[in-house]
Amino acid sequence: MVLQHRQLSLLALGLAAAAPAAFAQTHKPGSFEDGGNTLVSGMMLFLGNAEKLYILDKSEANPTQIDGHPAMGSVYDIASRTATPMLVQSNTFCASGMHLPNGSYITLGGNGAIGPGGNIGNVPYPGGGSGEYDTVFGDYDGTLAIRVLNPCTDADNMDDPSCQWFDNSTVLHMQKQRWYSAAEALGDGSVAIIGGFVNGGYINRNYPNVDPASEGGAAESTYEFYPSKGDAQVMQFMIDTSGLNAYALTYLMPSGQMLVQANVSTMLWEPLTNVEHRLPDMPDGIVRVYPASGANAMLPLTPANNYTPTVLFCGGSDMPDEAWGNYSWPFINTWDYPASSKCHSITPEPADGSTDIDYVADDDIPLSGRSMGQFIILPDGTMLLLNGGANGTAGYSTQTLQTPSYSDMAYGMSLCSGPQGQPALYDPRKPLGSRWSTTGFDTSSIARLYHSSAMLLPDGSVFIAGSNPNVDVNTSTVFPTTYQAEIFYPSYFAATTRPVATGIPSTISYGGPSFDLTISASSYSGSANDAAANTTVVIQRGGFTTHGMNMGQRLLQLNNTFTVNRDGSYTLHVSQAPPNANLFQPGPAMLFVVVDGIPSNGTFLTVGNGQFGTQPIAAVADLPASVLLDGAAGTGSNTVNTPNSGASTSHTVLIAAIVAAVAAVGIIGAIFGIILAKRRRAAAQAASSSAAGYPLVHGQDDPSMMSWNASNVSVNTPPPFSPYHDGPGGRGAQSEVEFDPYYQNVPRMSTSNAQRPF
Ligand SMILES: *[C@@H]1O[C@H](CO)[C@@H](O)[C@H](O)[C@H]1NC(C)=O
Ligand SMILES: *[C@@H]1O[C@H](CO)[C@@H](O)[C@H](O)[C@H]1NC(C)=O
Ligand SMILES: *[C@@H]1O[C@H](CO)[C@@H](O)[C@H](O)[C@H]1NC(C)=O
Ligand SMILES: *[C@@H]1O[C@H](CO)[C@@H](O)[C@H](O)[C@H]1NC(C)=O
Ligand SMILES: *[C@@H]1O[C@H](CO)[C@@H](O)[C@H](O)[C@H]1NC(C)=O
Ligand SMILES: *[C@@H]1O[C@H](CO)[C@@H](O)[C@H](O)[C@H]1NC(C)=O
Ligand SMILES: *[C@@H]1O[C@H](CO)[C@@H](O)[C@H](O)[C@H]1NC(C)=O
Ligand SMILES: *[C@@H]1O[C@H](CO)[C@@H](O)[C@H](O)[C@H]1NC(C)=O
Ligand SMILES: *[C@@H]1O[C@H](CO)[C@@H](O)[C@H](O)[C@H]1NC(C)=O
Ligand SMILES: [Cu+2]
Repeated sequence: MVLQHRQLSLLALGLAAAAPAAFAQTHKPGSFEDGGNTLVSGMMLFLGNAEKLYILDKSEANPTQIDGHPAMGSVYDIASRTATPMLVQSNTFCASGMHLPNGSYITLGGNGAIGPGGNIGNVPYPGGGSGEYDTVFGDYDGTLAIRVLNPCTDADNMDDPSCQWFDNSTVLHMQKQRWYSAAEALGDGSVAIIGGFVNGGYINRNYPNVDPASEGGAAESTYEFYPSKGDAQVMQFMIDTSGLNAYALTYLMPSGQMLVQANVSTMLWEPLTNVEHRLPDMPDGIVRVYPASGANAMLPLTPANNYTPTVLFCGGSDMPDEAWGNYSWPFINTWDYPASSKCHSITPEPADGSTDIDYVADDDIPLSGRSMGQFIILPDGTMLLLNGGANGTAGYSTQTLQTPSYSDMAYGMSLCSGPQGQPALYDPRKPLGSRWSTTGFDTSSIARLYHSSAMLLPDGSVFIAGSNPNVDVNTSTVFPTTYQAEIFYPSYFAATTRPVATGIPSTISYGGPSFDLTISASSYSGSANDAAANTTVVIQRGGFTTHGMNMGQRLLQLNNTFTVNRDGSYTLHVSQAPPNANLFQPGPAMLFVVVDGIPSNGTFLTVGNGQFGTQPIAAVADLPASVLLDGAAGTGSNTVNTPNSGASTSHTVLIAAIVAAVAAVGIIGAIFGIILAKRRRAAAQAASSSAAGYPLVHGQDDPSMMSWNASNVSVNTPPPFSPYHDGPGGRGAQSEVEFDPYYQNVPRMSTSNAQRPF
């Protein structure tokens, strides 16, 4: 079975793999290419290194098998566009995830063991209520799971246990059961794990909501850390936002406080002392958190903004309170309710120390509202909005209060409609009123709704996968389980020359001496002085993506000056990261050099010392003054590929203008730069009819297809007995700092025999 799939993928990908090669950019800007078969639906994924993406699904009837059960995970090789199944033991269904300082990733929590049709695993806990294991799907309870993956490459033995998921809740686990928890790294590399469902549901409340703290055991209103910093503590904010607080939106701020957003509430939270500082509500009653799932991301941190974080929220839903329903389902037909098209930003810790903090309205998303959109920060500092739909919300169900019969559901189990296949680009540097553009972008015909994902790849393209608003695999419904990946090529793929930098270090520190990078003359065309003055060096992390979020995604521009050399190359004198690990938490990142808006390939490196704990901080060394050299020029080609779209783009017009006066060693004077202005033809795009290409299929009533949650959740019973809480195999709160499950060389489950381990 597995072999067949691999063969098929290889055949299908022959075309893509044959695509030529180094330096030449042969991908059409604005286009989507076939990304191959992910084998499991790409609900969650992260980029492990320059070669591999790690993909996770929920436990469901995926045709790809591993060890006699449907696969839940795969590893995707970027160069060959092929995936290989990976063994994951516990149900990863809607987990959270984060990088660690040493470049490994963890995923946190999930659902209990689930069998076919979304039913509770057929090996229930003694008390019932949820599944410990399922013999058909071969999945263990994932609600407490801390799963660790050390990214590997083909140079390693990918089959070695140290390259595989470590996933054994007897050995390593959270204190509390968490499904849809939030995760965000602190400056010491530890991960705050916040809230979640115990058992799950459309939203996190009963209706009416008389028990916001625990919902009879269905809601988890505490936080804890990995590695542990002590017992889980109640977060009052989780109680106050009860109902709409799963997958809370979390962003660490420079002070070490964390911006936390859920329902319409916002706060700054002190993670080490659990002090909460409330900020103003989200305007217009718009919910951004799951299942409204508005796109959200931190804008690039740059020297120009003095590394002041601003977080942008776009889309989501302003459904009235009752419409959100309860654990079981929404009380309205969400697919008829337009998603929000509004955007708001907030700057929680303004550089001027102002305490007058509030949301600011930003430009609306073009064309339509969107839920489940997600931002991918590109190395050039723009932000691509991808995926999602025009109406409705995340989640799936066989019914709503208004449509009690599955066969009457307009889009099968999907609670969203109107897939938005055309990306939109947001440029935070542009003036208000002109920040969005869709010019030159194709429209994908693949619906990317609930449980879709996207990730920046090292070459600056964007990997897109998943979509499965269904309880189990369903390839015949209107919005089916999707294994087909796509790769989107941003506008800078119009450039025939991509910059190349040498001298990239393997680690970046917080403060300390600058380092030098050299940009070859073949990296650009025209005046070296101009190119050097228009070059940025950025470190960025794509994060762990799921549910319209990229947890941990950040871009930080390193400060730099430059020296132009006679041969047309130039040397960049680059500062380390600013001396504050809260700005860019320790861990893996890619470094890109961007010349005139064209990024190099990304190179992986480690930010910080690679370990948990307070990071070494040094004073920022002065950068040498920039040195210009008139007459030096690049040798790269300046032609561009024909834009893909019929609608035009990329007519670059050079307008001479004075840019800057730069002091140089021995040379003091004003230099002339160029401003490259892009003239665009009026956007002639017909707003694509969002329903086009997605025929309505009315399902048949199938009594075995129970509603989500109604079947596998018992919200009114206490959380199931768990052997992990106090068992001798459980880890003490203080000992996990030193705990390395790989080092412990824990025996793994037999690969041929799925047995109950507990
Ligand atoms: C950048 O990455 C792409 C895709 O892996 C590769 O084809 C190309 O040769 C790389 N460019 C350079 C300059 O290394
Ligand atoms: C969201 O918060 C508002 C204000 O506290 C509250 O009235 C509402 O019921 C909450 N919505 C849900 C779905 O819990
Ligand atoms: C960036 O470097 C320049 C030149 O040394 C310096 O003047 C400036 O203050 C630095 N900016 C930041 C944000 O550190
Ligand atoms: C949610 O509300 C519906 C309609 O009132 C009800 O049938 C259902 O039992 C409720 N779900 C839960 C988990 O209480
Ligand atoms: C979205 O909802 C609006 C208002 O109910 C409706 O007019 C529109 O057709 C819907 N769009 C889709 C794609 O279902
Ligand atoms: C730098 O490059 C970008 C992208 O091509 C361009 O938009 C911008 O105008 C350039 N800036 C200068 C000062 O030349
Ligand atoms: C797939 O979805 C269709 C339409 O919603 C439904 O009729 C059918 O029973 C589903 N099939 C499976 C295997 O769940
Ligand atoms: C990174 O740290 C984690 C947690 O300590 C550990 O489990 C993992 O094995 C480490 N990764 C590597 C590659 O050493
Ligand atoms: C988990 O670890 C325990 C204790 O080492 C072991 O008995 C059990 O077999 C392991 N389970 C799996 C699924 O590997
Ligand atoms: Cu989910």
